[in-house]
Amino acid sequence: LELAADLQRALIEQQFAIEYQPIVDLATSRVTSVEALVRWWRGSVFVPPEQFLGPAEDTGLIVPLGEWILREACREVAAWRASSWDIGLSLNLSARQITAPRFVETVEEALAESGLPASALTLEVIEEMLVEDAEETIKRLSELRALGVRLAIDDFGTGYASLAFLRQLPVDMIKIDPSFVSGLGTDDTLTLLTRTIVRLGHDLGLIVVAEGIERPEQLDLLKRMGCTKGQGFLVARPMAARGVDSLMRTSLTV
Ligand code: G
Ligand code: G
Ligand code: MN
Ligand code: NA
Repeated sequence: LELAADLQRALIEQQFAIEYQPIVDLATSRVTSVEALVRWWRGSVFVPPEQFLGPAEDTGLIVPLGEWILREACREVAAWRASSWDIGLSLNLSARQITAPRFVETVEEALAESGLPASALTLEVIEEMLVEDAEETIKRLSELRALGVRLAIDDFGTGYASLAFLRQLPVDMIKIDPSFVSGLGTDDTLTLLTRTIVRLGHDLGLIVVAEGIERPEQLDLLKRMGCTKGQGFLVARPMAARGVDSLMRTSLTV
């Protein structure tokens, strides 16, 4: 409860910031999009998202917080695109945000006011949000996709109904969970599973992003598997907007 009050104040006092983690095309090493990641500096103390996102969800504060992140990130990415950098934005969503009143309209407004094209925005959801009592969630995500917004399944492979979902919800992208990528080259089963997910995704016509790439051998194997895109500390860490500025039109050395 104390945290809830602090969160509310943090929102008013603008203590939140957004970092962006580059996602590269593994064939060219070019940055094709960035994932927005919320950060909270409570005074000089950094509070990890794992600590405040749950309470923000429980109290409903995730709705105004998520809306701020959406508008701010759309604006910043639209500015990079204005200097003719063809870059996209990925945003994490929580279940409560999607079912909040006017969610679809809010996304439409954020796109309109920033000038970001719908096709440059990818909304990341986890499988759990699409399982039980998820009719409203799926309906709204489908409406957004009809507008041209892309959908991604985050942490793919860790949920319960991965394959059923791919049928239920028209998605564009799957993001392979780091727990698979971590074992690439060292664990035969995880290596096999990663290869299988890459193939499955491609057979379904999806963009496949590998997350949590930390070691060169993982990167090397993913490239050889033909995985489309990659993200992880080896490629680039999450960074403030001005860090992204300096990446514009350069290829990362991966
Ligand atoms: O960036 P980091 O590893 O600290 O993120 C931790 C968790 O917080 C991840 O699961 C990520 O998806 C989630 N997260 C980060 N930013 C946002 C956000 O803006 N909205 C939501 N709903 N979750 C986020
Ligand atoms: O759940 P989601 O995939 O949205 O989580 C994204 C989080 O993963 C971000 O908070 C980011 O800081 C973290 N992350 C990104 N790349 C790596 C990595 O290579 N290793 C680890 N351990 N975490 C990472
Ligand atoms: Mn994510
Ligand atoms: Na993930």
